Amino acid sequence: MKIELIELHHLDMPLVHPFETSFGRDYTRPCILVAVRAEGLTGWGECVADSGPWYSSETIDTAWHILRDFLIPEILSRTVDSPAEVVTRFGRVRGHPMARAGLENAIWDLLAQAQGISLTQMLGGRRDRSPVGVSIGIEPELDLLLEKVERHVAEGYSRVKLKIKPGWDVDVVRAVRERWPDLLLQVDANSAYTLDHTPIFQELDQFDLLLIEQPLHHEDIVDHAKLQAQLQTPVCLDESIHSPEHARWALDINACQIINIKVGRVGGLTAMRQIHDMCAERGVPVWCGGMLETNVGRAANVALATLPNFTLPGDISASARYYHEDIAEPNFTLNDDSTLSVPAGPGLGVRIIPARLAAVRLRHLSVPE
Ligand code: OSB
Ligand code: MG
Repeated sequence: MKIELIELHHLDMPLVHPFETSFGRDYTRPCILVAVRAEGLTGWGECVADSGPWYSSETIDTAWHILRDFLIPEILSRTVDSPAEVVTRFGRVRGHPMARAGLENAIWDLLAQAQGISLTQMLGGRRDRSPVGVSIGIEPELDLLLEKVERHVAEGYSRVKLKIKPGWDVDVVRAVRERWPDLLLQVDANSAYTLDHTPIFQELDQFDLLLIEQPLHHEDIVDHAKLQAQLQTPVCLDESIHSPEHARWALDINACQIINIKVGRVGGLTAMRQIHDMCAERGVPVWCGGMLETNVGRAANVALATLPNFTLPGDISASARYYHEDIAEPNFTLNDDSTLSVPAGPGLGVRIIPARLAAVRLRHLSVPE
């Protein structure tokens, strides 16, 4: 397919509930939606960079720059018939996985639509629904957190992830575990600790957690290996894994027993699948992380999480948990078995509502103009 037009839409979406992690509290969520046009079809991808370099060193502005000045020129006006060609063309660009993923994923949607198949089929997924859980941010008080857990359990989520940071960890996990003894429970520290905190993680061992996500430095694998050797609970890496190579290095030194795959963080659906396959060969479970996506990114996550080694529930909650009005339809709703269904229809299976997109858009680029 000859790529005729590429557009970038910088959006800022008001969140239903503010979301607090160890690096701050967010009231809105920005993203860049990438649209790729060819032969009367439009493929969409979501770039999950944030406004500042908190979770990742990428930001909306760095991603905009890399997309506009380096990635778009690699494929505009060219013929692209497979995602592999895009990966090859992007090979010269080091880093910037979220920028690369936004555009590569739009190409996957475009090519799947052209073939009349769903993204799930194109990826090789066989399920029609993906198991999901809910990620709960840090709350000002324990009672407010317990109310949130209560609400989400009542909504039907069978797995809950709690954000932790020093001072908001053992007591919080104990309180949740005492009230919900059978709940699938895990924690995410977003790199808020060091090896000096090892006793805290050893205390967490008693609460039968599914995993402890990214306790230590955001680039580290060495200290994580030292920590994992002293814990029963599996360590799961998020921030430290930026590519299939990082995943292999981490597994080779036993830095973790589980990997959180975020398609943006690892640089696109092709890299996502490579990590998935390598982990499957080594008997290491993976699960799909979330970045508070719109329905565009959510549809990609639901599709990729149908691959067979996504055996743990993903951070892919129902649309209504994030946004009052999403820029794409249909919304994702929770099934009785704590899953989200893959939408019917070719590609991602969601359609953009142009008026809603325009209402939350801060900036727009079209190449050619
Ligand atoms: O570490 O998993 C994380 C959101 C923004 C940045 C980092 C993370 C998260 C989440 C949100 O946990 C999960 C979701 O999208 O529901
Ligand atoms: Mg995380």
